[in-house]
Amino acid sequence: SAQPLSEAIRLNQVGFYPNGAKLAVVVGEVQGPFQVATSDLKTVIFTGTLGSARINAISGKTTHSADFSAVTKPGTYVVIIPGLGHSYPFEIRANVHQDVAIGAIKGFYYQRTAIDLPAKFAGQWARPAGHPDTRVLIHPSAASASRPAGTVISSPKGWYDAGDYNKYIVNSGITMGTLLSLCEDFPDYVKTLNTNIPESTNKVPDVLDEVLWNLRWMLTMQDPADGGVYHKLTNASFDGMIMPDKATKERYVVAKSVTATLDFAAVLAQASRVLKPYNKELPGLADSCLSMAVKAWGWAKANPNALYNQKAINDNYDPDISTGTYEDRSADDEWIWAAAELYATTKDDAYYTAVNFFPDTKIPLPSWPQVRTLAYYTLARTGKALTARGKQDLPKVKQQISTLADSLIKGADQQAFQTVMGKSGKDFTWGSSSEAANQGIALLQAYRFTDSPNRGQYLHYALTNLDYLLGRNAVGYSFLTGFGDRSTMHPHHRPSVADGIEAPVPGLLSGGTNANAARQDKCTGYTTTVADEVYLDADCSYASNEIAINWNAPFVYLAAALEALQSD
Ligand code: 9MR
Repeated sequence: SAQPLSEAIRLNQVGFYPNGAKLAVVVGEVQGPFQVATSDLKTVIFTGTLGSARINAISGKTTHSADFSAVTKPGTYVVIIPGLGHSYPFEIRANVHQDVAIGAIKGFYYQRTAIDLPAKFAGQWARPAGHPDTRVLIHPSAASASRPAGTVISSPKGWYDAGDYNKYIVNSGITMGTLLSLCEDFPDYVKTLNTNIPESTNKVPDVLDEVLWNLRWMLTMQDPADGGVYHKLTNASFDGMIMPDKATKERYVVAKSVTATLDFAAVLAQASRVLKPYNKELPGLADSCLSMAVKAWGWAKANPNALYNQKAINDNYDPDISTGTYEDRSADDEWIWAAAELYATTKDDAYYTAVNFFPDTKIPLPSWPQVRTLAYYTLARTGKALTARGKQDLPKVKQQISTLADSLIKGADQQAFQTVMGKSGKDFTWGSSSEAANQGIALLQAYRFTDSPNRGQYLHYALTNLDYLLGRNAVGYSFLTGFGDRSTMHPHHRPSVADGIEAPVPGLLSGGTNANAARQDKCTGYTTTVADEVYLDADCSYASNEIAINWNAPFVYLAAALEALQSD
């Protein structure tokens, strides 16, 4: 019988592992049978019964699930609810998320500054280089004796932060930490990921080559005279929606900050570990990273109160700076992260005892202003290689990670989409997609590094959040551009808007649903205030539909780690 496409059927639009859980969720009052059929709708290969009603705690809407985990045969299928319609097609196969993992790593290549993206690597999104950043001015807020205001420095390479064209150290911090952690946790698996970039033929894994593009920029953001790190490299104000090579306004490095300097220290200390095996390909780089990290730590010690404050900068200096602030009220967590990375790399107890690693019994989910838990991941992954001092606390570290994981899985089965994401409306803030991805990562860390009896659940629920990101959610979108039949088409992303190509630049994760987006970006077109439904696929919606490196990175980790664990 003819079945229309039904947007009410929500599922991972990319697919499922043959032996993994497979769930579609239908929004609305439906009961009775459902089917899995070939994508031409002709052959029904499985019939099941819809699950009992769940009530969405946020919207009050009713959902029913269609569990077809029993289908293991590879193929391309749809879910059919007789009388309602069919879902978007999806695949069942081994390594079904490998292409999204590779695609999301490739997303970083498209964010590269200072290099042409030729068709050979960029396809229809080929474009000339933007922002060479070889002539960058020291903003008066960043002036020092050896570099007075107006001094020209060179600070090339790096990725554009997001839909805008600036480069921010704080946000590079968590982004690089997350990607380096993938390289550290799955060193063999990352070697198998070919992203077709200029460096693909060298002996370094492509994801690490990509990380190096941004690392080389970060290295230039440290003032060699004192070790302090500039908070950002930016225009005075945001560009219009133009291509990168047309955006040629003056560039500045602005104020050294303690958060930027500690994030820099953490990233470089971790990079030093990850790069060690590649000393032949990258002679001396691991060592210079470590010495620069140590120097940054020294500056932070001498300047613990140097929090970035854009208003104060604008009150005191010209020109005014109005781009992203990445301001933070406390550097306590950056201290802990930097200490953990320096300690894990050097095995010097002085770093371990320099901070109080356990200020609280509950550990927070990582986000750009809250990096404390990255420290625990590193202590846990370093494990037996820690010194006696760190090893003493290891059970406590693991306990805290599993407690976080337990709190994430608690009640997820009752959630309307049976995902960890979205148990509460509070999950839907600016960049909520990264919240979903970071929840998944927390579960994977707990799966890998603890002995909790819930480990199997952790793995199961990590995958539910990948399902969330690829379509099993209250808005029915796959938030990764280029992946899924109904995915983000109009991200707030200058090249995607200005390039004249219909399809957005692929492999970029939309920030996604944000309860407060309408108030924050004042874009017209929002149709609801229900927290898990406020998403607008329009380029004016920078509060619900921008892309950003710190959102892409945890997506990469989640998708790649789940792939790696499948083949384990
Ligand atoms: O990701 C940031 C989010 O947590 C903040 O609420 C928001 C407003 O300050 O800014 C986000 O970061 C933006 C940055 O300031 C500039 N580049 C684009 C980033 C993503 O929207």
